[in-house]
Parts: sequence; C-alpha cells; structure tokens
Amino acid sequence: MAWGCIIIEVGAMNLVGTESRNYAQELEEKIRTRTARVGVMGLGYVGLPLAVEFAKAGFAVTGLEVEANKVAGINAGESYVLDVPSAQLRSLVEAGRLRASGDFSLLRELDTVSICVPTPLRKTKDPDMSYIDTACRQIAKHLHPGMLIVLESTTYPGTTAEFVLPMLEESGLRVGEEFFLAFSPERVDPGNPNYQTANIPKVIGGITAECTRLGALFCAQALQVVVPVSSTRVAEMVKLLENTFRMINIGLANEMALMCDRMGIDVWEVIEAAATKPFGFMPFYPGPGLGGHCIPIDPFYLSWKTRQAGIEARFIELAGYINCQMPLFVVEKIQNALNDQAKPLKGSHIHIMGVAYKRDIDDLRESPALDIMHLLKKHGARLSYSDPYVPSLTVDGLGLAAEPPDVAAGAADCVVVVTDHSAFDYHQLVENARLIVDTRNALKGMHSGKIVRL
Ligand code: SAJ
Repeated sequence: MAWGCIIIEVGAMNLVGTESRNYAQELEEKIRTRTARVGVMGLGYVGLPLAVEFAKAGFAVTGLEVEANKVAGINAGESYVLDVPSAQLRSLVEAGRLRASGDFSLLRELDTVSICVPTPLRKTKDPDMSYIDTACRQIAKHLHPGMLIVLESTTYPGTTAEFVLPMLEESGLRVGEEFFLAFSPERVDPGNPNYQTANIPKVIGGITAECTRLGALFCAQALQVVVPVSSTRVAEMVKLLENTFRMINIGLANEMALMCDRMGIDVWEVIEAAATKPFGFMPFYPGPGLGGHCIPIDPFYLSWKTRQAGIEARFIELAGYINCQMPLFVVEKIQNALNDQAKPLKGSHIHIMGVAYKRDIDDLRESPALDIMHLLKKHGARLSYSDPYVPSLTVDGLGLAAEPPDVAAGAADCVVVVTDHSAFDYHQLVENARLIVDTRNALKGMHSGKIVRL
C-alpha cells in the first residue's frame, strides 16, 4: 500500500519561547530513512522473526529478552526459532544490524518498541497479563518523546487503551503527540512454508489516527501488506475473531467425530466429501484435542472480557468443553481396541507416535499428547513415544526419551498416532504394529483390521 507523505506545513508561526517540536514529523523522517532505532521485546517465535525482518529492511534492531541463553544464542548467530535460519540471523548480527540484550535500559535509546511477550491463561482461565505488565513498566521507565510503541501480544479488546496507555501516560507525555501507541496482532503460523512474518498481512490500529498512521508507516518498511484499522480495540478484536473462529470450527469437527462414532459413520470420509463444495464450506478436522499457545488460549481472553460486559460467550465455552473432551475420547478408543483383543489397558504397552501439538513442529505447549499420556499412565499403561522433533519429555514425573518408531511400534500392544508428522513411515508402521489407533487419519487409504480411526 503506497503511503502518501503527509506534510504538515508549519508556517513561520511566531512561537516565541514556546518552540514545540513535531515529534510525529521527526519519527516519520526516521522511519522513512530507516534510521529509527528499532526495539523488539520478547524474542520468541513472534519477536525474533519480526526483529529479523526489520533488520533485513535496513534498521538497526535491538532485541530485548529476559532469557540469557536466548540473548547469547542470538548474538552468536544461533537461531532457536524454526522459521529463522541461523545463517540469516548470523549475517544480520555480523553486519551489526541485529543485537540482543537483557539490559532494558537500552529502551531509552530506541525510537520504536514492538512488544512480543506471552499472554498465557491462568489455571482459572483468566488472562495472565504479567508479561505485558512487566514489559510496559520497563518501557514507562525509559519512555521519551518521539517513541512508537506497538503491542503485538494477543489479548482482550481494550488492553492497549485501558491497561497499557495509563502506564505510559504516567510519564506525563501525551499520546498521539509526544509518543505513539498502537496494537498489531501477531499472526505467526509456526512452520508454515507459505506464510511467514514478511508476507502475512499486518493489521494495525492506534490510540489516535496519528498513532495508526505512524504505526502503519513503520510496518510498511519491512512487511509486504499493512492493514490499518480505526482503533486498538478493532485490531485486538480482529485477532480474537480469527482464532476463535478456528477454535469453534475445530470444536465442531470434533463434535462431528463424536456423533459419527456413535452412528458408525466415517467422519473423515464425510469431511472429505463436504470439502468438495467449492463455496460456503471450509474443512476442519477432528483430532486428539486442541494444542498450541494460540487457539486453545486466545478465545478465553475474549470470553473473559465479554463476561465483564455481561455477555456470555457460549460458543467459546461449548467448543472449549468439546475440545477438552477429545483426549478422554481417544483413551476410550484405545481401551476399547485393547479390550477387543482381551487386553486390559493396565499393564499394556502403548506407543505414542508424535507428541508435538501439531505436525512437523517441535512445540509441546498444550499438546493433547501430554493429556493422553497422563490419562494412560493413570490407567496403569506402560508408555513410550516417537517424535523426531521432541527428544525427551516428562509426564507426571515420568521422564521419557523419544524412541525410533520401528522397534517400539512393533513391541507395543497398541500404537497411537497422535501427531501426524510427515517424517513417519506409515506403511512400515502398519506392517510392524499389532494394533493402531489413528487420531489424525494419517493412515488414510490403508485398510487393515488392526487400524482403529477416530
Ligand atoms: N487442529 C485440529 N483440527 C484442525 C486444525 C487444527 O485438531 O482442523 C489442532 C492442531 O492439531 C493443533 C491445534 O488445533 O493442536 C491448533 O492448530 P493450528 O493449526 O491452529 O495451529 P496453531 O496453534 O499454530 O495456530 C496458528 C494460529 N496462528 C496464530 O494464532 C498466530 C492460527 O491463527 C493459524 O490459523 C494456524 O496457525 C494455521 O493456519 O495453521
């Protein structure tokens, strides 16, 4: 999107003794000439790719990170994020374009700061705002005129205006004139080969129109498509709609699986055939449960906020309930499959294929595999697993190391495909295993009495 340069002609007004600087104009100049000193707080799967994109665009970027090992890794040119190749990181670090530090006083030297810190849920399903709070307190301590602050962490509508802005205004600086504040949802899809930080359209909304304008201009220097919206609340809600849409539709797919199971219908065939409809339908698939740090979490930021407004987010609560039932449903399938072979679950050796929360990534957060392994262990089953991305894990104090699939799968009483990594040899698995419960339709097109599907 081409940005017309807006020139505010400050005539030769006689500002005797009241020389007022135009911080917006100064910041715009720094952004356009890419001399703005860029900061990114939180160098995880969102922050590091973002820092790299602005460094590639020619800015001097400072990554601020609390974990010393990540700081050391980045400054050594070693990437720990799947979507950032170490070679690319190293070249930017060596060129002096990108550095990492744990020293938050560096904030006073920066012109822009993008906040990319986690927004988890507490056990009570209330938002945990502690990371945003800590980051904003650091920024407030070092806030100076002319700074642009962009919050990227997924959060409830109103966070930027009600939670962040007051902290920054304690400095006495005026938003929209002396500093600029916006919200821009991160949309990173870890491991996605087609969409990465640079080419995912970037939504951004500011506290004031000037905040939006400068925020959008900043993003446009490094990202291919920028979508300005009218406020921070709209931008916050955009993200929650995206991920709530996804969570609820996955919940529907899971409920379809439960219904088809009871009626003896192949839910995978139903979805595949429905997906031939060229309009008005979008396929989602049942699975062992909902993992990751976005989809199972984000919608509850929205339902928490709507409850405060006296509105019950019933779809979210219902879909959340159904998704949480899936690990139990999978364990019931395993138990019934073993029972058909006159084997109790207790004492049986269950081998889990794939434990990451989704295919071809290494992230275990909220993975349904952990819930399934917890339940199996509680029933007295013996556990082993294979996952090329996860070398080891602990479930209920039991430490396990990943095993090569061929031997373990052949020795197990039942193999469960929980995460359908592309690296697995599914034909070999069907040959080796005595019994397989497939929760992902990874064995599609393979027919054997030893295969049980969701
Ligand atoms: N899942 C299903 N059935 C489906 C799709 C997903 O059971 O049809 C499960 C996955 O196995 C996983 C969980 O849901 O356990 C989440 O899967 P996901 O594909 O949504 O992957 P995420 O969590 O990495 O979601 C990200 C999201 N990105 C951000 O929130 C920034 C989401 O917005 C993307 O749409 C999604 O990637 C994507 O497109 O893959």
